[in-house]
Amino acid sequence: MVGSEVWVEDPDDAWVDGEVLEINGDEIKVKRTSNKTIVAKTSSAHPKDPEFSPTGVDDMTKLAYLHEPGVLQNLKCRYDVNEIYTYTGSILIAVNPFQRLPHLYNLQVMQKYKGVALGELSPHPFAIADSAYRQMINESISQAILVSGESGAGKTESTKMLMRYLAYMGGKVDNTEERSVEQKVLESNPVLEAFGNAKTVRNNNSSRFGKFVELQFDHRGRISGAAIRTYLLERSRVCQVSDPERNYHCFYMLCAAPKEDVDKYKLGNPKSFRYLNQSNCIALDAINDAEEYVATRRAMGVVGMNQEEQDAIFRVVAGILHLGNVEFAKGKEIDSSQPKDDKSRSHLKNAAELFMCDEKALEESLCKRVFVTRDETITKALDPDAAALSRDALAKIVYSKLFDWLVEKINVAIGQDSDSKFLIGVLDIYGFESFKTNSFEQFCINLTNEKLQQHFNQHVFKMEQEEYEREKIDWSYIEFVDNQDILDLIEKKPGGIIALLDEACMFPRSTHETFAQKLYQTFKDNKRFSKPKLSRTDFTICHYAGDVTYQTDLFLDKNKDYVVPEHQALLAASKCSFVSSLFPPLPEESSKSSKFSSIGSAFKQQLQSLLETLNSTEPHYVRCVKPNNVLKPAIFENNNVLQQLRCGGVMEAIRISCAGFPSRKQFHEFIDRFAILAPEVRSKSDKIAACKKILEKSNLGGYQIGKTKVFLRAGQMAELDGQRAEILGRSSTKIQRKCCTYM
Ligand code: AD9
Ligand code: MG
Repeated sequence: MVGSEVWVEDPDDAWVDGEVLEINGDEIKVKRTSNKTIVAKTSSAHPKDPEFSPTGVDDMTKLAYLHEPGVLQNLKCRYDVNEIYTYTGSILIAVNPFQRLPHLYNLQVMQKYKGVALGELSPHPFAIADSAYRQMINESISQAILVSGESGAGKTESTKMLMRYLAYMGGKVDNTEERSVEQKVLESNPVLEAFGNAKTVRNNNSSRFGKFVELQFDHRGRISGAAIRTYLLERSRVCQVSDPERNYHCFYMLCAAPKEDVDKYKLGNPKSFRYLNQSNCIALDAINDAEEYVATRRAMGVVGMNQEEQDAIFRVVAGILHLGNVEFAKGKEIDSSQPKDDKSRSHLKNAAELFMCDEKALEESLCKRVFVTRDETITKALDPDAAALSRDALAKIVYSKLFDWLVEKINVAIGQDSDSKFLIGVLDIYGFESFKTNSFEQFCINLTNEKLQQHFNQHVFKMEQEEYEREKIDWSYIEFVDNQDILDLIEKKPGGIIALLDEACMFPRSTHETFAQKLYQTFKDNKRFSKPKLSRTDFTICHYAGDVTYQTDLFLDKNKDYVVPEHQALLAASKCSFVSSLFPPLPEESSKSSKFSSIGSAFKQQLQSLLETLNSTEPHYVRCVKPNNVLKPAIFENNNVLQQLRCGGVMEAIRISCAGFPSRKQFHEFIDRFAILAPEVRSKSDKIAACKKILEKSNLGGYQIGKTKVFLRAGQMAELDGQRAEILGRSSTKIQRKCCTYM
């Protein structure tokens, strides 16, 4: 081994390469290219591929030496030359370029990918979309493309490419005035982004909701309808923005609107609004809010929102900004409150005008609370702090109803095709999150990721292994982390964390302290759960992607989906039909009982139904990777990328696709295709013997014969195809003969 090139672990760069100088037992001395020598553990060293091409390979399964440093080196050297896409078998890895690469996505490129088998051309989201489309047509199975990755990794951008390609493939050619389904689907993006995206520290255009777009196709493969489902919009952002983040884009756009609109909505400098000026960040580089306003209104028109509706929507957005500027001071009576000064009064008046509701009623709904007991109705004044909370609750509920309305409206405008047989779903949903403080939102987001990870596991690993077992072929298991135990911990009913949280929410005397105690007691022996030493109310879950500690403080509040009845009554009585339609009368029962509805359980249900849909489809995966945290081009941080590859299951997927038998064929299919390599088998009635003969004659080893299928190692199918093509007299330049060796 002395003199050979190796990779060794490095705390800063994850893996570094060099030449072996000495081997001393379990330690080796390695000379780096910089002439520095380092000492490392022999057991952690990996051989370096001496023939590694400086431009890498477009599919990880083609790597001669498949190990972590090899995978990283491959991604990095491709990234250096702007090759941002790489396959791992059929999974697409997309590394965010943080710069526009328009030549990658134009119409000519789409045309090029049309109908071409996956792997023939450079890796690309178009190729994934094309493969999904063709599988749907050829095999009559619905498809799903799951795009995942951490915040800022490029999920939404990738999703847009996928949708554009599918719209291109399934679009109708018609010259009518009416906008086509696919145009409406594409134009729904700018609308949803205006109201559901915001600048965060991780991404200047971060989606604060999850999205599943379901494209429906008719029997001719034309898009005939679509449905957009959204998940869990982050409500707290409407009233709380931490520096240097921003509130939802629409607020800033509206403040930058043409003067007549700004005057109509009584707006002005965004810095003058409390909901915006908590952060110093108002303007964004490279974004012109005034232009965005015009573009958003245009897109709203395309997705079927008329001028009147658009006006009402922005009136509500402006009303929320004014509402946020209403401050409260002590009122005349003890523990009561009233608008603090003339300024607050004037904002209150503006808000009431914009919501088209009664000013006095608005004030009362903020400063008072009505309690209904069995015998009487008691009106209780709220102190200034409680009134401020009531104001924020109103702002949040109005905004979240507005967002739901937009989604619903878009769905109606696009139209569903109830006769559609097949669909292609595209999922763009928040990646795993672990921050300094993690609350209920992170808990839900991470639950989503656990569910999707399980789906991925099941698909890639379990299906694979089950197939091998069914076929009774010799197969040593590849270890993978099954996360069913984490899902049980969170979701199990009764007894899981969500169930305990719901119980706590229903019990009036519960606090986050009692809730945390209950968790500690219930899960004290659970391997996936722990109580951090120095905390009385936090808890840690050992997620598949790492440990996350959650702060329970706001769990109870945030789990309660509750509209204050006074707010409900106020807005239901609005003279603006749009506003009143956001607050339809509640069914008798739920308005009088204090029965709460649980956001956690509702979300769990939504996820369940998403997974049912996904389970009935053939999945495709796009794993987005964020190469650095400064959001700049040409910086590739090894450790950072590696962590994401591990979290996304990419490393395991690579292992399995190479270590297992990635290619398989039914005996008769195999014989039909390859009998030409051993013509004498045509007369054999014993199919297994025929297959064996063909394989023998082609000099392959390591394959397996199952009960109904032949299982080939990576690269062997290409080898056989090559031999077949030679006999058929055709050249087969594209065939890769190299088998991968798995370490
Ligand atoms: V979040 O979870 O919604 O916060 P995403 O969706 O994963 O996140 P997004 O797609 O919004 O990330 O990408 C972040 C930014 O990276 C974009 O605004 C672009 O500036 C940049 N990006 C991502 N992908 C590409 C690309 N293929 N080409 C050019 C890109 N820029
Ligand atoms: Mg996004």
